[in-house]
Amino acid sequence: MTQHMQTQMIAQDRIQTVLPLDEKLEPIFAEVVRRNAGETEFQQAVREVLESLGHVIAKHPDYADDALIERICEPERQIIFRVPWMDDSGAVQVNRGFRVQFNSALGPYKGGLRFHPSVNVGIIKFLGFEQIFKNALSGLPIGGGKGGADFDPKGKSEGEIMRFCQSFMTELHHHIGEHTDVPAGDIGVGGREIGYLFGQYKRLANRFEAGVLTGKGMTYGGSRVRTQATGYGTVYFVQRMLGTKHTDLEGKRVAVSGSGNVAIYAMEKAIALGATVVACSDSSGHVIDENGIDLDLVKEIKEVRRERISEYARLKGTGAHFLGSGSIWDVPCDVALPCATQNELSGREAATLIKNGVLAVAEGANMPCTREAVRAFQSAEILFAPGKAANAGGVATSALEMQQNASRDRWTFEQTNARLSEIIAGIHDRCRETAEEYGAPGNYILGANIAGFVRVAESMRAHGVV
Ligand code: NDP
Ligand code: 2IT
Repeated sequence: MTQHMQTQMIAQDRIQTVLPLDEKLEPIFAEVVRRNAGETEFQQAVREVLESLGHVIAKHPDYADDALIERICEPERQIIFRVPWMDDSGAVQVNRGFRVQFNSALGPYKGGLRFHPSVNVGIIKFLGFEQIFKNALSGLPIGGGKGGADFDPKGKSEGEIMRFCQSFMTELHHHIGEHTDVPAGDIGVGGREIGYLFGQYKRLANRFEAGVLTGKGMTYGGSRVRTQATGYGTVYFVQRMLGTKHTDLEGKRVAVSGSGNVAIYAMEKAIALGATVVACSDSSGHVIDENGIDLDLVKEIKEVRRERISEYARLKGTGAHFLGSGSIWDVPCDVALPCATQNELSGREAATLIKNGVLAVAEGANMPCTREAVRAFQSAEILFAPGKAANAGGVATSALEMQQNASRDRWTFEQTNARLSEIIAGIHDRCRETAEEYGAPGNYILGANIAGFVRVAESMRAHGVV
């Protein structure tokens, strides 16, 4: 097929980005839309999963019994709370905090906390919903949840961050616990914030309950590899996908959006496996470095100085440049790793990547590709890994942190990394086998959704109507 034909086909496909639903699932989706009006990201995430479930219902109609699917789409509990805190000038600020405890069929609710001004209940629900299937797919005993606040950490002092985290935990501590709900980091919540959150939990609960949070520092119950896990895991997934086409990352050009936790460690592992990372970004724009991104410099700018990515081009000088407009996905690459945020890669951008010969796309972020983009990649038969499979290494290593906390043990880096790599290989193979079983070989979206769903559904059925 010529590139022109391919582009035309994609243009047509953009009109049909919504696949038909099974007749039993159509009213379920209509009810989700009615009941969660305006929560577009949540509706988008549910729609994508329901489109896959038609295949399961056709084969096993009993999965539609007892409102099982309706129950999966309804969070078990949603907590919304006020977070008052005092800024450095003495003025009182008020934010809104969330914790959505979505599904506990497989274990305690598990999922990160996001601090970003865009956070609202629909975003937390989409993330919590995705987390159910991601966690199930990992094969580990964790349910699905998510939380956060519409707090903007940008430009805040160390003291303001600490006071915000303390106020947030003052309410959240009522609802979490190592056997109940175990939060971790996400956008805007890294090691520093987890430290403050843990300190306040310990103080309020008056016990050292290490397993109540993951992503902790190494001096107080953290796990080796948790910091690297999401990015490394995404790249392990890519390596295994490329393996099915008898190739690997050696010598490949890679573009990675974002320059936060996931992006940095995806770049690190891609470089270690012989790839050249040619571009990365933040919300202000992207940098291109044809000689290969200097990761030590990115870490210095982002993890130490907490500055904008444009600093990279300024400090690096020749060979690197910063673009405050345009798209990182215009940069030609073999492998694209969206690792910033939801719906950051559009159908038009997918068409550009395809035109430029992209081989594989893996979602390091949660739902970074729009529906148009996903359909474009699928129509062009590009290897495509959905977030709930490709970025599951983070939460999987969180579960390993919980295991170490429960047994008061500490594993080596090598041991933990080997477990991560094994878990990702298992997820990859489970997605592939499931897709094949349901007559859609190579469709990782279908494989991930179905394999995740079946595990949760089996447990929910065993528990009765609860
Ligand atoms: P970080 O806060 O460490 O980094 C986020 C990065 O994405 C920053 O470079 C940020 O730029 C950019 N970004 C965030 N929001 C936007 C936006 N609206 N537009 C453009 N760029 C944006 O977060 P993480 O790396 O932890 O998370 C990144 C993604 O990975 C999220 O989708 C998260 O849900 C997902 N994820 C994270 C896991 C983890 O373990 N941390 C596990 C699995 C998935 P800027 O600084 O300019 O805002
Ligand atoms: O989206 C995710 O999987 C995360 N932010 C990590 C959650 C966790 O509990 O480690």
